[in-house]
Amino acid sequence: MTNTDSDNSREWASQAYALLKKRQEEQKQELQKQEEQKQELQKQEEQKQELIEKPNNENIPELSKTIAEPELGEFDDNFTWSAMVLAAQGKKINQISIDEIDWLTKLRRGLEETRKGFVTELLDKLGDDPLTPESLDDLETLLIRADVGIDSTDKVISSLRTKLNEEVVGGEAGIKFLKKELKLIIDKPIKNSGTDILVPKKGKLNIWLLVGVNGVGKTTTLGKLAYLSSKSNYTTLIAAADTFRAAAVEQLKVWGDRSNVDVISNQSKNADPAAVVFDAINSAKKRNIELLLVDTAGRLQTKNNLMDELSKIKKIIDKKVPDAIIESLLVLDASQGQNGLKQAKSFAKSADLSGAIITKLDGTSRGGVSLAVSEEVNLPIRFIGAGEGIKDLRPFNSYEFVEAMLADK
Ligand SMILES: Nc1nc2c(ncn2[C@@H]2O[C@H](COP(=O)(O)OP(=O)(O)OP(=O)(O)O)[C@@H](O)[C@H]2O)c(=O)[nH]1
Ligand SMILES: [Mg+2]
Repeated sequence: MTNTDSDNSREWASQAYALLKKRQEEQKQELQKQEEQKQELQKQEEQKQELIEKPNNENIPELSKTIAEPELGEFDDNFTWSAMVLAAQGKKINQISIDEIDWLTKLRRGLEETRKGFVTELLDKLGDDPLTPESLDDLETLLIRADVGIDSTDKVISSLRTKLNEEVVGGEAGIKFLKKELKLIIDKPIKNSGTDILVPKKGKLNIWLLVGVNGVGKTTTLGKLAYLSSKSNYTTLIAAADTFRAAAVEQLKVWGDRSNVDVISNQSKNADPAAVVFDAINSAKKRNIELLLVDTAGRLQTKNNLMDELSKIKKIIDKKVPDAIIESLLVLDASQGQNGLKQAKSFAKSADLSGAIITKLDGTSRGGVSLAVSEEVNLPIRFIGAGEGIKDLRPFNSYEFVEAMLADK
């Protein structure tokens, strides 16, 4: 980026910041006004009730359960970078929301560890000089260390080598080319699937199964998906088909409560997960549910009986609602790096998967594993999680991901 470019970016970002600040002030004032009106109403109601008999608060509407909007943070590098990423994707200055800035900031921070041992070193090594065959060797080592995987690394390095044979490539152009190549790798399975962003089909029953080994974040991810779905006005229901872990149903109910989504469960000991899904489908049909989210127990891909259980769940779905749109999403914990990749490979063999969700991208140095999943398991990444909060999950956007992974500050 030249100085003028970066001056322009800062100026653009500063205008976006001022706009958001103004909007936030207006919203705050509006909320305050509503609160005052409500209190006034409450007072009048109490006075009325006192005249008749003792006060009765039953008719006063309860404060609705809303998830707090994030506060606009400082006007700093994070803001400028996030605003630029949005602008590069065609967002207009007045279309930017605090939520989006907040998420991109989280994503960039989340990938900081991956970036640290990678871009910083890379930039140090490259400096402003043109790329040399030796710097490609360094890059190769760095990519492998960031868990990008051998196949993806080979692909990127050989494209760079071809380019180097044809022309002189400066450090900055090298990074740009690298970003493009990495994006191509991630985008390939997404393009092949024919669906850029996974959303439930309106007016149909969509069933999304969340599968994966123990503790990778299935239940948490399901909770965040329930929030995204109900916020986007899809009728949503949760099936608690993890009947293995005693506390699983309670954990799901907490998430369901946060976004007002019901949970279908069977509390009896040794309940059959397929039977819970059976009940949930009945309920979904009655209520015209558009998205049924199914939580499943953590299982090792090597345990045949547990893998059979997944097939049984799928059979029930096929039998009861053959025209439902089914997604089997493998949840992967990014911090497990190559281990996660191994899991993905075995799962893909025994469970019929249609996509992956990468979690715990915050605070791991192994974010590169997302590339390996795309290249070596050929699964489209559908969502990524970077935190334990309800809003810490977003549809996967390869441009944002690669920009965050290779951000230069
Ligand atoms: N930092 C971070 N923690 C996460 C994220 N997603 C989930 N977790 C945490 O990971 C732990 C396990 O999450 P669960 O959702 O219970 O995982 P699970 O796959 O359902 O686990 P089992 O049902 O036992 O197999 C919890 O402490 C979550 O808060 C994430 O994106 N970032
Ligand atoms: Mg769970």
